[in-house]
Amino acid sequence: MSDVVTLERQGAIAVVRVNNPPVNALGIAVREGLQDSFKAAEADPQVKAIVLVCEGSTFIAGADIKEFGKPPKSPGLPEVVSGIEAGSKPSVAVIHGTALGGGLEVAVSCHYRIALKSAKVGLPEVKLGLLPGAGGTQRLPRLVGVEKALDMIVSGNPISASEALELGVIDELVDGDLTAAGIAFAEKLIADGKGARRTGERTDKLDGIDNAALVAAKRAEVEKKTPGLFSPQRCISAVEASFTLPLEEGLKRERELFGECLVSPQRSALVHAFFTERLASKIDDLPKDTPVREINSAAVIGGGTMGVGIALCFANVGIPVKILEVSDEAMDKAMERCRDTYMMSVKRGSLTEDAMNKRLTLVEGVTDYADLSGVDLVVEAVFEEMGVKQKVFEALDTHCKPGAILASNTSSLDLNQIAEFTKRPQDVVGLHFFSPANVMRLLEVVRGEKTANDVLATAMAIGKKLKKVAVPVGVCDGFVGNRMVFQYGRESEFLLEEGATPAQVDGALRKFGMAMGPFAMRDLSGLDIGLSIRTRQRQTLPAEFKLPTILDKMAAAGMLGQKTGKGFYVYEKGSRTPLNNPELPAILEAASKEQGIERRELTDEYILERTLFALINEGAKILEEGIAQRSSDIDVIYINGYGFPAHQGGPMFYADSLGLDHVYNRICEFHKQHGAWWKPAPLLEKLAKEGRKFADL
Ligand code: T1G
Repeated sequence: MSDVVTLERQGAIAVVRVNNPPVNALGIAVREGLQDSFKAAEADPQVKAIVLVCEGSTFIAGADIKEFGKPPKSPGLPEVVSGIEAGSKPSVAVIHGTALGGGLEVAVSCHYRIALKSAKVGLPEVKLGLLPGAGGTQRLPRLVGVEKALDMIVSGNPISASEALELGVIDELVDGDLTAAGIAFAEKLIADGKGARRTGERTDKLDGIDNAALVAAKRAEVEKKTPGLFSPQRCISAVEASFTLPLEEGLKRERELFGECLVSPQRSALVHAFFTERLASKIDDLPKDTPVREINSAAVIGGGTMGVGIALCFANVGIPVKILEVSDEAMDKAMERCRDTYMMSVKRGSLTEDAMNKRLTLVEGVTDYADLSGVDLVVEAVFEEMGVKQKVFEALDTHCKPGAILASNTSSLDLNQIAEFTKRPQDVVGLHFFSPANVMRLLEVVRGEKTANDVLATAMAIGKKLKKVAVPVGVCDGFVGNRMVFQYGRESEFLLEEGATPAQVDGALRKFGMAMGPFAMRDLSGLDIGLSIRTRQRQTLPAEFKLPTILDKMAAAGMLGQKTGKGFYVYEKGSRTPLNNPELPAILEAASKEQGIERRELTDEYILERTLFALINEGAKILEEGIAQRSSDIDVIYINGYGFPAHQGGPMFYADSLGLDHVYNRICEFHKQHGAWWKPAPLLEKLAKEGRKFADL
């Protein structure tokens, strides 16, 4: 037996126990241990039934993702799984935590399944650019039918144990000791004379249904929703084999399709996104034993959209939070905004009214700083003006208890200057949330020059507690994400002066996989925001750093985006659907003329280079200045905060995949054609000339 899988016999029951922290992933040792244990149990005449149980926080959570891309080692999971299913003695999987991917495939190859009520089961492989490769696409349809199997496999989302019970994925909900529950269930099987029940042999859930129509509908849905993704269509083809081919041939077809996904560039990008999201929380120069301060209560200064969104992040995880506003009227408005925000989730069915009311009891409106004297953490979310920040932090310094963490949600102002408004700069940190704060997962944790190690560690820990993707960043204008998006937005507007239309630029970037094009994004957030940053920059930037004039012209024409019903697109009343703005061509023509530019046809590829390479060049500077620890941290920020497609890996991963010499050469050409903004980052030049990647740093 391997040391990660043990076999013991309790009476007539063989107990196979997996113990492979942290998530019992199906690395080679686990696969060997499972195969040997089930074979030994099968051969032992005293064994009448087999129980599979896992130690630690979860049942098997899937194949070992670290093995992908490496030469496969036998036994492969399909072989292990088929061996388990072929067993003549009834086998019971006892599920707790999350039985995901290969974990659920192992459980489904067992003849019966029981689970804790708190458990979840799912096949998330599609989120890694893969498909269930150990029988999931053949056995799950036999358990739940093609329609539900398609939903689970193409979405990759897990279901609760209760839903799994309803669907027939599990046979019983249990509680208490997992092994005891498994043995009790197995003994009852023996007493009832119930033997092996092989999922692969079932067809009752497939018969008499127009499964082909279900597949066709799913294909059309996926083509519309995620045209650029490689694996969802192959997931569908694999499920199609579950009712068009016998099991063995279906399993073979599944392996072929799995192989196509395994070698796709999207799989390596998505696996990169998975691991680097977890890597981002590790701060290289923070001692591992840095203590974390207890955060049992919070406060937010400012009850605007951001402040309310931030406050709800705390209430959502059970942390009592105060919202401080300047007057009773403003405080009442903020409390109303909290309720309204929750009501939207209740209306959507993603939150029960009871849960909403419970969370609202955790939110308290106050108007006096003295009421904050007991809180452990304060997040300032007031107007982006240094004078206002100064007043807030001086008041916090006066009223908050020693050891309270004072955070600013500022998106661009100098955190070090803010810290100096207090006598405790070591307790000041930036927590940069992204709007809507209670929805967006990204949290930039801004480390000031004087931020204490335990304050930084606490900020990262509270980020995880709030279910955010917390990424540490240094202090500069715009930190990482906004500093990069500024370059991307500026270049996209220059393209309009050179001949493109908003729809063409947005279309090219949507096709690349961006969640939203830059102009639809500008219309959503409001053109005035970008304009105020431009105005500030015009006062500080050297003359050679030219800025586009489109925003100024549109603002002058009263076109500020969705809020005025007209921006880069027009919007019918009550609709957010962008329609072409007939007044825009004249504005673009005038801007081109004013700049002496002959408008020309631009290709999608050129549009991608001018916008995405601007991100990459700035990312290289950010890396060089130490504002981000790693190139992958920049990828994590851009995927989770700016809609960069995870299946492209992030801007820096994407640059590495293109080859830095190619990116560098194109940026040198843009530097010649378009001047100062395009000066290549020295780090990019160095790596390109050395034939290296950002990932090599
Ligand atoms: N392989 C290797 N390492 C994994 C892993 C996996 N499957 N899942 C998690 N880890 C590591 C993770 O990198 C982190 O490491 C630590 O475990 C804790 O993870 C054949 C081909 C299970 C819900 O996609 O969704 O099966 O940073 O921080 O928040 O058909 O991990 O500590 O060094 O996320 O409690 C399918 C992926 C694989 C599940 C737990 N399975 N994992 O969340 O902890 S493909 C998945 C998760 C497959 C088969 C196919 C989550 C979790 P470190 P964590 P968590």
